Amino acid sequence: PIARHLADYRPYPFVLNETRLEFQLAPSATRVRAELALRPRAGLEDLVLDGGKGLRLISLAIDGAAPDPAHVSRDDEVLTIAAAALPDAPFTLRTEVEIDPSANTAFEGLYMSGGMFCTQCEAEGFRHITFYPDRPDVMAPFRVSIHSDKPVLLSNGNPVAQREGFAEWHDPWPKPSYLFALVAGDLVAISDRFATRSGREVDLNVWVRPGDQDRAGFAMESLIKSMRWDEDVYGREYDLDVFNIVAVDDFNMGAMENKGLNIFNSKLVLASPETATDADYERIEAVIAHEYFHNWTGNRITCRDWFQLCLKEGLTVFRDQQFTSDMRSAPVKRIEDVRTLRARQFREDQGPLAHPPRPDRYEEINNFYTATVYEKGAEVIGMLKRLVGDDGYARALDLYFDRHDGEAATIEDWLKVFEDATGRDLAQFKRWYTDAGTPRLTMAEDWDAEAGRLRLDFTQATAPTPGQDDKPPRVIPIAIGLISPNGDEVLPTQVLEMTEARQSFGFDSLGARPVVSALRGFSAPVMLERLLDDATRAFLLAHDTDPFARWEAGRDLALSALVVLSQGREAGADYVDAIGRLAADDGADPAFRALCLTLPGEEEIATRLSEQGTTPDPDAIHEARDGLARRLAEAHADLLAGLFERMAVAGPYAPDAEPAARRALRIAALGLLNRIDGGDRAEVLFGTAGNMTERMAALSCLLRRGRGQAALQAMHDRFGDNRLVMDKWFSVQVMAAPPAEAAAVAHRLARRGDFDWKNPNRFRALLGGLAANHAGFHAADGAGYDFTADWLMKMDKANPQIAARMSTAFETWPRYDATRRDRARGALGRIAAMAGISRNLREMVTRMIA
Ligand code: HT7
Ligand code: ZN
Repeated sequence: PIARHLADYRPYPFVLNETRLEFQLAPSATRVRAELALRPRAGLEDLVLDGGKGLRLISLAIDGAAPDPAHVSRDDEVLTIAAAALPDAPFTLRTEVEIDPSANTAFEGLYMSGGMFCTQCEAEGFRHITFYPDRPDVMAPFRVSIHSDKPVLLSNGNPVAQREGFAEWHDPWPKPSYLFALVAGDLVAISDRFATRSGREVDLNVWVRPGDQDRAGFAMESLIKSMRWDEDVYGREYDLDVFNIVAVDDFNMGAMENKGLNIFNSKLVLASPETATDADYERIEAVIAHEYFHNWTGNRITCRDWFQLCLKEGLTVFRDQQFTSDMRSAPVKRIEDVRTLRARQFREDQGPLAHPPRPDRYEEINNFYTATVYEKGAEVIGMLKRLVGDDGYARALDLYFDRHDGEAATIEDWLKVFEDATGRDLAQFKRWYTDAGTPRLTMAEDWDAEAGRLRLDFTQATAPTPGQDDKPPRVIPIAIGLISPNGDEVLPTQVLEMTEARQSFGFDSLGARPVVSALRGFSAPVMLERLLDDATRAFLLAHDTDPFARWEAGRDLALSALVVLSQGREAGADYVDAIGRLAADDGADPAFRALCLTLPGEEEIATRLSEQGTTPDPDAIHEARDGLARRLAEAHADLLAGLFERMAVAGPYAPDAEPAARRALRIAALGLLNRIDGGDRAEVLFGTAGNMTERMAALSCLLRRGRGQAALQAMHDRFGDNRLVMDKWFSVQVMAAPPAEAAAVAHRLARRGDFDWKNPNRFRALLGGLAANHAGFHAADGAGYDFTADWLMKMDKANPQIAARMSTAFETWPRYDATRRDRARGALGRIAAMAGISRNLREMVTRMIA
């Protein structure tokens, strides 16, 4: 295996002044002519162009003449033209290749989806289209012409010419090849216009398949809100005359920020109350924003190399999180983000796949589009902002855009603008980018009653991660507040800056011993450990002024009870009481109450146990969680039933935060009541719901009561021809299956004719659904592991990216008992031994079993 190393970076030896492409589209034999205006950067070297096996070279010319064949060589990955065949001056390279989009099941490069031609070039897909320096630091303006009988022909930039069978596009902004895009298909648009604040009129289009137009309106609204927000908050305007979004059904990830032509997984564009849930709407709004924000953070300023991926992704996630906070409830958004971070990134950081936000080695870059690069990358920026303050952050960002516009930048460049704008030395802070692992932060209190003085003693330590044994201390911003025993806040939020392995902070002039509210707003991505009794947790849940810390107190109460319960002992009384009081507090935001009423998931309980050094037992965890949920329901049956009734939203569906919050609380109440009403409420709701949010919640409840068959059939009858709804239909069945049956349910569903496994959404629905059924995936007989391994091997032959991503279902295997470990290792071993395994999947499984 050939690894790439950050330390090996060197600039490309040629400057690319312009790229011209001409496409003659045909499903199985597309011709691509490329004309590259190149010049040697310094001394003349061999010209090495990326280009895979799928490119059939038709012709090659330098300044109009074919080079001596002895000077041209090719292997599976590159085409090399010897320096001897090149002029030591500007020259034009012309190539023509033939490719087969119809055979492209990996969905990288140019491929077909539902009869439409479309592209995906990040990270290294462009090399499957033509020979090219396919690296992000080689940037050029593009001129693209397309010949095709498809009615809609799109590429990046502004349209130059359009007539039947032909279109030409020009993108004046120099860009790397990964931002190239082309779409040709039978599409219809919903259109609008946006006037930027400096007066540029921009045509906006959301392109979908005919018949889907009535589900594209929310995406357009979200786009307009994003454009306005980026002007208002970051002072960033759009820079072309058109902005196109296209929805495609076959797509490896969520969406792609190609310059002026964003391509989206249709599940992140299409929404109607009948087909999409509140969560889908919120996600669509966030991802539309995310891809739009990339226009500045990613496109105008891109990455020097793929090791710098978090430069664009961490920042753009941070920006989309800010956007959602502004559009919806900021506290609820923060809690949701922390939940995701812990569920995905902490999990990654504690297992064999741990890596820093800026890795320094990879074999397959597609394996590094991870929660660490994205979500932890965003957390690191949140910490920077907390440390330098809002003004410092704004000055640094202005400087970043001024200094690096049009460039391919690095994490060093990013930190330097903060240093220059604020005068801070960020040498130690940089460890957040270079070091993997989640620091464990302990806090102990020392109270001197006579002096009225409280001392907080902190320690930090990070466990070794693969390839990194030594973990020097990091800068940790710790936001704390103090609350007096009567519930008043005696010290509003203050940020303590921890820089040492052990450090203490004192607070004087305190009348009575306060309760410490620590790590408010989750001010740093660390695991906080402190000795706290349940009564103090309940006190914080009732009185903390920081919504995150309040929620966290409830979560800690729940987790401490669940840990004990899963070990067969009694616990949870304080939790049941405290949650009852919170649920009855009509002054609290319904969305916040919904979050507090939702018990931590089984995976989260397993993580807590293993953090405490205990081997998690998935079956015991399942039982414990079920039992506690039932106790909550029994203890507060009337209150929950009242909430279920009162939170019903009258009138037509709107995806806005306020009605969505009411529905969330209603569904949280239903989920608990479902344990004691035999599923009766769910059945009524399924039959009457006027929206997908409540319909799906009801279906999931019915399946958990073992009475979902009629509802499944009804849903299939009604939505059988809607791929996105059917994805939900597949996944809910596996997620809600009793653990002992989950693999069998997955098997049964996989045999269905409509299990179109090559479609990434459908594959994810089934395999991801099984992985989300914690006790089902980790069934002691290994059926979950075997089912998953079999399908990963099958998928790897068609689409290595998807197989590799889904293999992360296994990433926690080392923490389980010996029987499960043997079975998981056996399944991974089988994958590793597969003949012809892709680089993607091989790298993942070798890291997991190393
Ligand atoms: N920048 C994009 C990341 C990406 C991707 C998207 C779709 C298909 C394959 C992909 N590989 C990498 C999406 C984003 O983060 O905005
Ligand atoms: Zn992104």
